[in-house]
Amino acid sequence: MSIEYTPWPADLAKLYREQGYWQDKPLTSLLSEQLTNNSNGIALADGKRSISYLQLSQYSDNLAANLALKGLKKYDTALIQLPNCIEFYISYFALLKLGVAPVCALFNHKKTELQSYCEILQPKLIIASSMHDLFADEQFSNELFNRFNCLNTLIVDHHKGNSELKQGYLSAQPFEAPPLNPEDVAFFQLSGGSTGTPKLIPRTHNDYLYSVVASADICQLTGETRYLCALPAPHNFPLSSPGALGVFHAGGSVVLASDPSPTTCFALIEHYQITHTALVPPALQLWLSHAPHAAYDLSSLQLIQVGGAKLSMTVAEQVKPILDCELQQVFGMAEGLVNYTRHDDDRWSVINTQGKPISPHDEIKIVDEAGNEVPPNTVGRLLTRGPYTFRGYYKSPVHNADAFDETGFYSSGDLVKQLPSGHLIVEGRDKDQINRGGEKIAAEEVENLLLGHNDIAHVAIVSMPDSTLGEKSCAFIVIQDAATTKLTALILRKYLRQLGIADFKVPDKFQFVAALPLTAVGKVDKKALRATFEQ
Ligand code: OOB
Repeated sequence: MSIEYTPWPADLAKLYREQGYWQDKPLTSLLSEQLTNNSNGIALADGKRSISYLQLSQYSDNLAANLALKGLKKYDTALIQLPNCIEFYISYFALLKLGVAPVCALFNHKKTELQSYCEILQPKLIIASSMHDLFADEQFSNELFNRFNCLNTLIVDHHKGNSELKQGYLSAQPFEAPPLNPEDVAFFQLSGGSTGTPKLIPRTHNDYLYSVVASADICQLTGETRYLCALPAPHNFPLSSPGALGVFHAGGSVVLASDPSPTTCFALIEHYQITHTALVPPALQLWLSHAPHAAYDLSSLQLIQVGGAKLSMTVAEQVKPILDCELQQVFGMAEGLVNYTRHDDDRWSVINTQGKPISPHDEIKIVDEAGNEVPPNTVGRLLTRGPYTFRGYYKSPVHNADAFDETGFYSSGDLVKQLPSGHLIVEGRDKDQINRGGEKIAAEEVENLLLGHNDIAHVAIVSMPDSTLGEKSCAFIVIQDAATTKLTALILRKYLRQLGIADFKVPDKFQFVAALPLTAVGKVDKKALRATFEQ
């Protein structure tokens, strides 16, 4: 049985095909197409190793064949959690070629996140790294293996350099590729989320391939492009906007950085003559402050894309003078819609807007509180649908009823205005989420974990302004029996760490209060809590 997802209505599917957006090719075709003329071109490098397109293709074939021998088959699912390394892309392509749909967790995800992805997907395979605390020994992988009746777990040992995964991709094995249906789910993207439990986004071959190819075109990638992947590889931005997949489509090279710091990246830029990269605003700020006295030659840089969180105008203005390269603002979401400022946009639009949609058939509606469309230049809630914007979270009918309107428009929770030119400006947010320098925190997810603590009666997590990250998170806590119980930030941090959540989700500040303010209808008044941070 194929993997379920909410399909696009037939009339729109027909339109997207007629327009040539959906090419009815599998996502893996962007790799196989390089074998004709570019098989010796360098596809990937990570500072120590590099592999050609032919190797990437053969390694992923070998791994797919070896996994098939273990019993993995089309329409199974898998969990991948790897740092930025060559094996990430080998595993990703191997699974796609087999018709197995992976979810690619971020490397900073911990027990809570990984378990909930497994619960939703029931994966038959886990691919992880011994560099991660949870997989340093076999206990956690065995736990997952038994609980989810997995067929295989492959743990990469980056230190020994010899692992079952490596054997799996190095040992040649004839691979009989199953036919893939481009309408099927290729893999699952992670939602930034605003609800108590993480949500998965099914992305089909057709819709994702379109977003990659069109993005590579907009960003003018070529076979000469050398792209530095400095953000976590699975994130939609460095994967497909145009990201590593866009670079593969264009036949360029992807260089992997372990983190986006100037210390790590500047040496790689000089060594590999990097031309393109993608950053979140806090990383860009670090680059800008280090570049003037850096000992490295950064002159190969042509384009820095910045997105994931709002870029301030003053920072945007410094890119050209300090780094002597072009800036592109990117406002996207793992759910689909991605906006770019364009190469030929005037300087004002590049500095002040978050760009315009990829596709002429990205439909944008900006609505007021009553759901009526607002005139241009007016702030409202962003709704969108289009050839690469999903139609429903995986197995989440209740949440989907809220997240989509009756005509299939997805409500992103962003407050934006659209200029007559089509460019969007992000003005704020109407979702229960904190955007911590591009890393998204669903307030309810962390609130629920804290409510599990016996001494906590009520909790509300809100954003507070931060000069470096844009936003940090603050948890307002009402203690169950404040007269007799002592709770501290230290105790609660330790509590959350023991439960195992990504570090960035642990509140930056805990504030103990007697009661939470309520709105007229009796809901927690988060606006009032946020207002306490305004001077
Ligand atoms: C990207 O994807 P996600 O799924 O991690 O987060 C999406 C959300 C958006 O709904 C918006 O709230 C925020 O992140 N966001 C921005 C932004 N880019 C994303 N807010 C203000 N300005 C921007 N430029 O973050 C993502 C996916 C693909 C490409 C780029 C970013």
